[in-house]
Order: sequence, then structure tokens, then C-alpha cells
Amino acid sequence: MANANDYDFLFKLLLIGDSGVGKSSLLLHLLIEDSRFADNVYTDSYISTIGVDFKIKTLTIDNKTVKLQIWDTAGQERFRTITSSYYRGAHGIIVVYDVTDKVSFTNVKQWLGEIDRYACQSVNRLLVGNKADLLEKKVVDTNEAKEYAQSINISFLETSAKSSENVEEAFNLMTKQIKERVSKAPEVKPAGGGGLPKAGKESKKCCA
Ligand SMILES: Nc1nc2c(ncn2[C@@H]2O[C@H](COP(=O)(O)OP(=O)(O)OP(=O)(O)O)[C@@H](O)[C@H]2O)c(=O)[nH]1
Ligand SMILES: [Mg+2]
Repeated sequence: MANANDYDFLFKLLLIGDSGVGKSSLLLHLLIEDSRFADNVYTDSYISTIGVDFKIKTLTIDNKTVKLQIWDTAGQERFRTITSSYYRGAHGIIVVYDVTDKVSFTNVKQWLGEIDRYACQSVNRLLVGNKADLLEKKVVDTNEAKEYAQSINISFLETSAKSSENVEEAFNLMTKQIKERVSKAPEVKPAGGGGLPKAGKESKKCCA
């Protein structure tokens, strides 16, 4: 019988980025299992996240059950101290910007800086340009964002929480990359188990 521990992997994901880029909308969308209901769930009203919100989503990847704990952070500056304390435990961090808001894209650099400062060194990162449905208002060029992501060796996707485009794909991609990384990582076994402790910076108590 299924129970709360019925999973092969448990990963913690974090959503970060400027206020209003659509982090909460993306998460809300992901949680709607049946896309027929998605239109009823999307809302143009905007309730800015206070501090941090947390949701659970279970995915199946390569026949493995992966439970995701997804932390949706507030983009507003005044919550920065609270939200930064959540970076440490994350296996993967999704940096979201709004394709209709150039400043939110320029600020991606700062968000990546926050990751360097607060997250685990091996954390997986994904860049997401949201609101891809707003073609006429789009000001951040897809190729520019793609090239930027390539230059810093992270994956990139454009999404829309309104049309559903690439929403599941983004979370699937992030989860797959984390799964690959943790499956490859040398296991740290208990004393006497023969496993080698991880060396150098990797040995700092971390998420994976
Ligand atoms: N057209 C369009 N609007 C979107 C999309 N995603 C979010 N929005 C709208 O953008 C506004 C902000 O969305 P939120 O998801 O609350 O933004 P957030 O990043 O969580 O903001 P904070 O919680 O303040 O950090 C809302 O009015 C949403 O309806 C999208 O893909 N397309
Ligand atoms: Mg929010």
C-alpha cells in the first residue's frame, strides 16, 4: 500500500527570481495534474508571495518515483534574508525571469550570485524565461538568453504559466539533471562501509 515514504528519490527545488515574473503561477500550474482544468486555474490576479511557500509534486522518471519538495520564494527584496536561508538545502534552483521585463533578465546575474553565495556548490541550476505567451510584449530575445545560459553552462527554457508551454518540461528537466547527478555521486557510507568521504568543498554538509 502506498505511504508517505513511497518514493525512490526526494529532491528539494527552489524557485527564485524577481517579483512578478510568475514563479507562483508556474508552480500552481505544475500542480494541476489534468491540463483540461489548467485554464480554470490560471489567474491574472496577482498575489505576491510572502516569504516562502512550499508544495509537493510526485513525478515518475525512468520508472523511478521522485518526490519533489518545491519551495516558492518571494521575489520582493524585503524577504531576501528569509529566502536566502532556503538555498542551502536545495538540490536544484530554477531562476525565473519575465520575457516581457528586461530588468528581470538583467537581474538574473544577481540571482545567480545569490546561488553562489548561499547554495550548495553542486546544486543544479535552470534558467527559465516565463510569460512566453505574451509575444507582442516580449523584449528579451530567446537567442540572447540561450547564449547567456550556454556561456555559464546551465539549461534554459521559455515557459508560459498561462498557455502551459514547457511548464512540466522545465520541472522534468531539472529533476532529471538532479537525478543523474546524485546517481553518479559517490555514496558516503557509514563508518566501516568502505565508502570514500567526498573530498574538498563537496564535503561541506550539503543537500546531496
Ligand atoms: N501572460 C502571462 N502572465 C503570467 C504568466 N505567469 C504569471 N503571470 C502573471 O504575472 C503576475 C505575477 O505572477 P506570480 O506568479 O504571482 O509572480 P511571482 O514570481 O510569484 O511573484 P512574487 O511572489 O512577488 O515573487 C500574475 O498577474 C500572473 O497572472 C504567464 O506565463 N503569462
Ligand atoms: Mg509568488
